[in-house]
Amino acid sequence: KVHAGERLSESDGVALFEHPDLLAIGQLANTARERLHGDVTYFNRNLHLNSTNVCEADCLFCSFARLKEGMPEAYTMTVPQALEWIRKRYNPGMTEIHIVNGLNPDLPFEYYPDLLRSIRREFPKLHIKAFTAVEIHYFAEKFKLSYEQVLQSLIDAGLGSLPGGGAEIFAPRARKKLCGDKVTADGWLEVHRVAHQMGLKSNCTILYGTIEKLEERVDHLLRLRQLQDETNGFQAFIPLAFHPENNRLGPIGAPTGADDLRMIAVSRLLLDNIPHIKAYWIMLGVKTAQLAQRFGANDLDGTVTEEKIYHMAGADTPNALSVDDLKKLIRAVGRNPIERTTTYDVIVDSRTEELQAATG
Ligand code: V47
Repeated sequence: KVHAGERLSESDGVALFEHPDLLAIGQLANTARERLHGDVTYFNRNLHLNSTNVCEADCLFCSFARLKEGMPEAYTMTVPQALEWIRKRYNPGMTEIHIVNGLNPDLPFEYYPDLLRSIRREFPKLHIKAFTAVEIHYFAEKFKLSYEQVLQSLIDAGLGSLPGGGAEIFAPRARKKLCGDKVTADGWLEVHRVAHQMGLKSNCTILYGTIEKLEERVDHLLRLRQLQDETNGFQAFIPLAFHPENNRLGPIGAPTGADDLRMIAVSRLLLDNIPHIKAYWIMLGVKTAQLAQRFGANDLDGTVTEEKIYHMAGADTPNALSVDDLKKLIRAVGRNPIERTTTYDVIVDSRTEELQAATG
């Protein structure tokens, strides 16, 4: 089916997860990947901001959130503090800021458009990729607004696209146990549907390696594929490996390297309509993210600059990688590193431009 360009079914998905020959699955995924992207691997220059970790939701897998202001390590930046935080880390090559926060019950809605407006004013070159569908749903419910109204206010303030977090696992059995007090699967998908209809692009994710069954991973991927058939608004899919430290699911441990590579490969094979599969190096670890470029992935995410969600959950990856590091990692697996914007426009590197000017 893969060679004939045919769509894979639910039972194909389960078979791919269960098949003992990981390298064969990887090779198939690599075929699909090279058909779409040749030998290109994308990266970007970005900065992650989490301006508050106070969060009403009580997800079992989370190490980042603190339920209430005043608890140890709970924090909330004011808008000027967030700007100062960015100023300290910003450099002019950066093209994206990625903002994800806790569901903070003490902040007024205006905080969010204010934050985006202030960032746009001071850093007009940064594309603002902000707020997961979980947050958009929370704002809509809390402030009695529709998804359209929330998104329109944020777009007016500078929102450029939505990140893919908060999807976790859609299947109700696992979702209820993992994060029963936040938006349902249908709600998550509806926020993205509305965003796509309003012209925003977005990403999507899965959190794997906790209590989900392989069938539930497949169900998750197929629900995303179905929405993508409808809207074509997803740009990238990012499988997120469970990190076990400092949260209540710790005893489960982390997924194995083989599971990480297989998750990437099966995602590439089932999600035939989502252009990019991102191996987020912060989460996979640099070495697995690099190998993933031969197992179906065609993106590594970015420089990131300072990461909290995974580092509070025990990630031992560095906090940032330089552009040179990223390029070296990509070249070492025989891929061609291409810098991109958030929306996958290619950024022509200044040395290439100089060369082109010199050679006419
Ligand atoms: O929604 C939280 C996950 C997500 C843990 O859109 C955990 O480009 C594993 O969505 N172990 C946030 N996962 C990160 C995210 C993301 C990252 C990079 C790029 C993009 C993008 C999106 O992290 C959360 C949740 O699913 N998460 N805690 C944990 N202990």
